[in-house]
Amino acid sequence: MSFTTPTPAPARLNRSELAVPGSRIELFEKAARSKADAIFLDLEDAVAPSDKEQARKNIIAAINDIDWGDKVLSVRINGLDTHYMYRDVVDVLEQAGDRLDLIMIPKVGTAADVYALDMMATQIEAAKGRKKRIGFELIIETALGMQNIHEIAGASKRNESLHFGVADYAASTKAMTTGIGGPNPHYGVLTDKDGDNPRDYHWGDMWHYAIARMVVAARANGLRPIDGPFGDFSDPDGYRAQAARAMVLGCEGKWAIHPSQITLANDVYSPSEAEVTKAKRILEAMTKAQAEGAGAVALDGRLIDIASIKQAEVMVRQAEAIAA
Ligand code: 1VU
Ligand code: GLV
Ligand code: MG
Repeated sequence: MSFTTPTPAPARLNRSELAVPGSRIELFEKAARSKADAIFLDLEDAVAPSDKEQARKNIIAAINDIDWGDKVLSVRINGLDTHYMYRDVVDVLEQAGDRLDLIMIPKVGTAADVYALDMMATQIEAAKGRKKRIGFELIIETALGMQNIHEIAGASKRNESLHFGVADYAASTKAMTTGIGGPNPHYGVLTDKDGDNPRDYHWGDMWHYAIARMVVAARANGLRPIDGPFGDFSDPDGYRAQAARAMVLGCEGKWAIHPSQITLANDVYSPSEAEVTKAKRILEAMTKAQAEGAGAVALDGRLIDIASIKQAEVMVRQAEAIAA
C-alpha cells in the first residue's frame, strides 16, 4: 500500500437512487415508501423554470414533514451557472431540518465549484447552528468535469459520491445520440474480417471510459461511484445489463428514474448468496493458508492469494451492509 490512504466517505447503502422531480408533490410519499436506498428531490433539470420557486418550497416542506424512513435523502440543486443555485442552497439549508443528508451538485466542472458550495454550506451551517454536516454528491456530466474529475473528487471533505450523468455528458461531448444511457447501435465492431467465421457486428459499451475513469477518481478519494440514469424505463433487460457493467467496474449503485428500476438496481448491486458463500470460502481458505505460512494457495482449481482477501471482503461487507 501507499503511505497515503484515502479516508472513506461515511458508509451508506446506495444501490438505487430514485430521482423525484420537486414539482411533482404527488410522487413524494410514493418515493418515501419505495425500496430505494437513496432519493434525490430534484430542483434542476426535471423542473421547468416556471416551477423552480414552488419546487423549492415543496421540497423543504417534504423534507420536514414526510417520514423518509432510513433512506438517504438528497436535494439536487441547480447548476452554478444559474441564478437559482444560491437560493436553492440558502433556502434548503436554512429551512430544511436535519433529516436532509446530502446536496447533489450537478454539472460540476472544477474543484473551485465544489469549494464555493463548501463555503456556502459551512457559513449557513454555522449561522443556523445545523448539527449535521451536509455531504455532497457530485454529478460528473460535462467534458470539463470529466477532465478535472480527480481534483473535483478531492476538493472537499463533504464529498461522498461521484455520479455519471450520461445525458448531459453526451450533450457536452457532442456525442451523436439522443438516448439516455445504454448502448448505441453505431458504437460497434465488425469481427473476423479475414477469418473463416461469418462476420458479426458487436455493439460496444460507449460509456466504458467515462465510468471507469469516474470509478478511479472516486475510489482514490474514498468516494462512492454511482452510475446515472437509464432513460428507457420500458427496457428492464437493458437497464440490468448497463447496471451490471458499471457494477463490475466498481460502481456501488445506479439511479432509478422510474420506480420500476429500483428493484433492478437493488438486485444487481446485491451480491448473490452463491457469490457471498464463495467470498467467505476464500476468506476461510486464506486464513488457513496464512496460519500455515502460505501466501498463495489453490481453491477449486484456481489461484487465490492475499489480494483475494481484499476482493472477498468487498463482497462480504456489501452483503453485511444490505443485511443490517
Ligand atoms: O401507480 P401510481 O399511479 O400510484 O404511480 C405511478 C407514478 O406516480 C409513480 N412514479 C413515481 N413515484 C416516485 N418517484 C418517481 N420518480 C415516479 N415516477 C413515477 O409510479 C407509478 C407508475 O408511473 P408511470 O409509469 O405512470 O410514470 P409517469 O408517466 O407518471 O412518469 C414517467 C416519468 C419518467 C416522467 C417519471 O417517472 C419521472 O418524472 N421520473 C423522474 C424524472 C427525473 O427526476 N429526471 C431527472 C433525473 S434524470 C436526468 O437528470 C437526466 C436525464
Ligand atoms: C443526469 O443529470 C444526466 O444528465 O444524465
Ligand atoms: Mg444532467
